[in-house]
Amino acid sequence: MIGTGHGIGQHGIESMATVMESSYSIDASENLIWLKVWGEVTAESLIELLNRTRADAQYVPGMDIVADYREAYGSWDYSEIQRFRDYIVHIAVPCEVRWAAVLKPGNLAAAGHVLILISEAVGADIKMRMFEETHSALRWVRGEDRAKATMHTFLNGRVEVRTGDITSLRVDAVVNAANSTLLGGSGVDGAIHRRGGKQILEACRELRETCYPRGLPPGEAVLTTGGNLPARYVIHTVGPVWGRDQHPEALLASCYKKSIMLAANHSLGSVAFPAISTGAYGYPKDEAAAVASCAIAQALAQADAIERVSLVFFSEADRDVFLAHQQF
Ligand code: AR6
Repeated sequence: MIGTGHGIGQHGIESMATVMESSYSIDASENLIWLKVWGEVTAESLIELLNRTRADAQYVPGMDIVADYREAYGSWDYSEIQRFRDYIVHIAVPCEVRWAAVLKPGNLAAAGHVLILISEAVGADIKMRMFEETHSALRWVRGEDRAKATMHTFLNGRVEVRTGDITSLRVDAVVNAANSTLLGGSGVDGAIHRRGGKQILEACRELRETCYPRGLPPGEAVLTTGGNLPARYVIHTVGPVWGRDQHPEALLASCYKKSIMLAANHSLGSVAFPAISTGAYGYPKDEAAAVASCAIAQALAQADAIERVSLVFFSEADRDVFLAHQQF
């Protein structure tokens, strides 16, 4: 049945096609894609349907989606979740996209787990939510609650503050809160190496063998490939350990400044930072906010090529602490 349309002819709906028994329609005026998923739903069939949608002339990256699974069933195992998550990360664009899944309770055995996991995996770029009927799904996708949300930007839009998983951002460089060994760890470091793959580790090993046999000192920054990340490069910097390193403020400021200078020297336009040192290294988040914002402002004053610095917080609570204590 591939390629046959249903021709529903509703106003504003501009194209229609089917994959197996499932179908899509694009409502360009609403920036919206409708998916109607029939039968057994697997990662492959869903990816195939989405690929067809993306190949449509009406498709624009960043469209929101309402997917109706009420006539579908399935039970996903872990490898399918991974495949679909990788696909989502691959197609993610750097703006908020909403995916509403309309489900009948029980028809997708893994729905409660799969979709929530996927949504957690992709962080803030794609927000997923589940509904039992299309009306509320549509309301949410249209962002009826979005008007209240303010975009937090500073320095004439050169700095944006957001929440999510830094490894899903499609930017020129993501900054890694690394340790001196450059060989991986937990937190941001673990997430970057996990998703970025072995190319990043190989590049780090080479840096250790050549430039930094004794490890990267705190406050310094180095650049490697982004491997399989959506980001092109990773900038590894080592923050101060709170209570151990002397002059933690100067070292933390140096992490931000040297990372920005390194990006500028490589003609990179967009850089995303996590909240360096505020996790395993224990730097108080409020104090880190003041230091980071001052350092970024100073560095950007001397780095015209950098168009956008994204500050990425794992939780809204962390973001709010930053917003309350930043000194841009
Ligand atoms: N995206 C955005 N922010 C994140 C993510 C993520 N995927 N994961 C964690 N955070 P940490 P540090 C936040 O511990 O304090 C490692 O083992 C997290 O909530 O990653 O500089 C290294 O190898 C926290 O606010 O970095 C080092 O040994 C912030 O990112 C050591 O930890 C930084 O937390 C570095 O510790």
